[in-house]
Amino acid sequence: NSDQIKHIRIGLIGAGASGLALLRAFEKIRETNHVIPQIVCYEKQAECGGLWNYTWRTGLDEHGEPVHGSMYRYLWSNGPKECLEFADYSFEEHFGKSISSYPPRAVLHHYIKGRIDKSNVQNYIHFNTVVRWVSYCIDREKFTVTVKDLKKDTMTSEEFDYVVVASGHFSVPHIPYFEGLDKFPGRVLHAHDFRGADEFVGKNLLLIGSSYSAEDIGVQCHKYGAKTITISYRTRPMGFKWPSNMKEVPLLIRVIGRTAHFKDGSIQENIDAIILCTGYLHSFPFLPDDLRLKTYNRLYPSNLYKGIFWLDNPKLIYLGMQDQYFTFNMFDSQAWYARDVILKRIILPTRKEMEMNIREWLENEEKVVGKYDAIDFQAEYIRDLLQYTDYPTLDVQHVAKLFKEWEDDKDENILTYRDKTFPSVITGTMAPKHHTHWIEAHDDTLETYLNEHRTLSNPI
Ligand code: FAD
Ligand code: NA7
Repeated sequence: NSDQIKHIRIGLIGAGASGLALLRAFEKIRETNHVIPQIVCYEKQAECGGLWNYTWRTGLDEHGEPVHGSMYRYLWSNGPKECLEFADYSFEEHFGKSISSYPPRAVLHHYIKGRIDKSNVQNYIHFNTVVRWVSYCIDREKFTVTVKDLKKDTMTSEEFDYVVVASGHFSVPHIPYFEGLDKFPGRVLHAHDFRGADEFVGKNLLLIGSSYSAEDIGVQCHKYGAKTITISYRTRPMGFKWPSNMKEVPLLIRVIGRTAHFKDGSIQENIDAIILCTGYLHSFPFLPDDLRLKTYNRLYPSNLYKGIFWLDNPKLIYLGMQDQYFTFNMFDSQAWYARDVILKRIILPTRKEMEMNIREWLENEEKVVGKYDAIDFQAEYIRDLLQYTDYPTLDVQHVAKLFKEWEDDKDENILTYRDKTFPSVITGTMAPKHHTHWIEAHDDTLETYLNEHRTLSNPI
């Protein structure tokens, strides 16, 4: 009942798309005069939006904290915006008009923030506040969260009934070693520290990895004028039809001077810089062993019931920890479900049943072969969550269909797929074509993007 609910305390870690989804979910019912729990959201950055909040900084921030941001200048959505559109807040509602399908980072950041700027949500967030440690007292059934206010330079602790971890998992770089990197005379960096292609104009680049970061940083550098881009894969090449100055080669074995040697005996000379696009670590330095999710980047991390609730203590909730085809609307579907569990509108089954359910999902994940299967798996996961909550209708199957078209478009032409347009799954409106082809659009500002006119300005 309302009296019990208003005494529940929730500690939320992170105000990126996942954390904001939870705040929005509770706000939705508060707006209809329902009592909601006390929520305290801790965000180490000065703004909300998580990764979408661009920073020029690398390494440590102004407070000496590890920089969260992995996004870079000139980053445009790598999937159609129609696949991530919030079911309760369309792009048309936000921008007052229909926009093209692949907007740049600033536009998506504006959209995420827009949904919450109109509500009370900002009041729950303590900015510039980093969570340092979380512990759980079994006897009292309470979490203690210890945080540092980075501006005041003070540490405090608070008690909560639930802790929600929405701290993201594309921020702490996974940095493997390759022989000779320590003697390489050029720059070696991880994708996490890549901030723009400008510095690589006219350079010969070696990228390691064969997933989104390698693909996007590769074509980005091509777009802004790198001389050659060699991409080295460990398991399998991406196989796109690359422009003539880009190619894929097997795994790097060693670097001698500026020459890279690959597994098939081939070499590439005169490398100027090496960018490790080797993924990220799920890193939760604020959690003890018995509460900490340990996983690689996969569609169904183990030990999480419904991909959300920590099996050993379901009052610990994780949002957005999966590998991601779906993003914003997946975080919403998780947040609405988590909200309803906290409010006891949904009752979790026994531990044994949760364990069996996780096992079933993991078995199905093992059967996933290829991208279409992976999209269908994640769609099924989201559909499963949505059936229990009042999240507005989202035609997940339709979104999955758009994702498959996106994959086909990329296979057809990796340099032009961002010029394609899709209908909104929420409003039905067909997106207009952007005024400038992506390959020619060098200015990625919100103002230029929203301007109706074609622009060919080149900031370099
Ligand atoms: P994040 O955005 O990482 O937010 C986590 C928040 O938690 C951050 O604000 C961080 O400061 C905060 N935090 C972390 N630790 C602490 C702590 N100890 N105390 C307090 N606060 C803390 N998705 C798409 O849909 N389309 C794209 O085009 C796309 N491009 C991407 C490009 C790159 C380079 C990367 C890395 C990811 C991209 N993504 C893209 C995926 C991205 O993960 C999601 O879109 C989304 O940002 C995930 O939201 P999140 O809230 O789960 O995590
Ligand atoms: P991903 O999607 O987790 O991919 C990591 C890539 O790194 C993948 O191709 C791995 O190869 C490769 N990798 C990992 N370790 C190594 C080593 N030791 N040697 C060579 N290659 C390695 O991370 P991304 O950064 O690409 O994408 C993350 C998010 O950022 C994504 O959601 C986007 O939206 C943007 P594998 O295939 O496992 O052999």
